[in-house]
Amino acid sequence: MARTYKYTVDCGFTETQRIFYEENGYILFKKLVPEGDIDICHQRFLDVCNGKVKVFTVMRDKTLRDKGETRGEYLVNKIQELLEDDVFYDYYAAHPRVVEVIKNIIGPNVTAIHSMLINKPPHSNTQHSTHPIHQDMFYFPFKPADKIVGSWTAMEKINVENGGLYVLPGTHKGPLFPHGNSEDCSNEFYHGVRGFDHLPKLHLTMDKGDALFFHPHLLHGSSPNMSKNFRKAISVHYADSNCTFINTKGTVQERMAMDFEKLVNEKFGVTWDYINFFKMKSRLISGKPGKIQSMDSHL
Ligand SMILES: O=C(O)CCC(=O)C(=O)O
Repeated sequence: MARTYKYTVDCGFTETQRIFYEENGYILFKKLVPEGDIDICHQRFLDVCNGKVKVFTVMRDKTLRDKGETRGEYLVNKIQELLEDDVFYDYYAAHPRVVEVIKNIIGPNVTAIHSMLINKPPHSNTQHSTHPIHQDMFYFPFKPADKIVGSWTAMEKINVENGGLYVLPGTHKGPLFPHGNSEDCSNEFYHGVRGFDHLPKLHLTMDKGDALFFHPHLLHGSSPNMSKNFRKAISVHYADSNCTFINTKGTVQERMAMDFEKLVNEKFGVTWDYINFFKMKSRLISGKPGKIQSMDSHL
């Protein structure tokens, strides 16, 4: 009997690659992004840290700031909303080698919907630089999940000691679980699930330019950076442009949407709708625009 595929489209993957993603919910490509392109993104990150370039969201590690740290690269632990920046767009989000893999998973009409560069400075506080086990779908108010994929590319050597990523293979086949703030992690912006610590974690060892692609239901997280070096990764999530926004009311994502709207209101004094925020920060990458671009039919 012919095999049916649920999580990939019939495209350029080999049969082995396709079956691997279907069964495990992730796939790793060694040396996908050339080192020179990673170096350009690294320099751009330094320019953001030093105030030469602006991006919408810049987060700092408050535990390091409380210790008196003031140097940009040693303090900034995450920048987000990178798609409007032409350097991050050209050298990563729309990188032809990255986009080719994305199209093999979700098809030809691709919109980038979320983007970030995560930096773990040397000797980061254990609790603050741990990313608890979570599913990225918790943050995304659109569907279907099978038409969304994350990319996560190592900007330097990454392993369990310096805060590398781990995955729980096969968990993409499960539902989206409720998330909350975790006692393993003091970062209020990180949410995690409970009850999965007994499952085997696969800690990934990656070199600069190695790229992981993963389903948004895949349980994953990252260890603290215990090393004396930086740990940086760049990540963009992509959706089929025909994904549709959902009404988060009554779903496990409702709390996330409400927390976001409250935070923006407290911080900037503005009323922002979570869905419109995604519309505003998304950018078409390839193929035809779709429902995800539409400003007036969002639910
Ligand atoms: O880069 C990391 O440490 C973890 C990133 C991650 O899991 C996420 O942001 O969803």
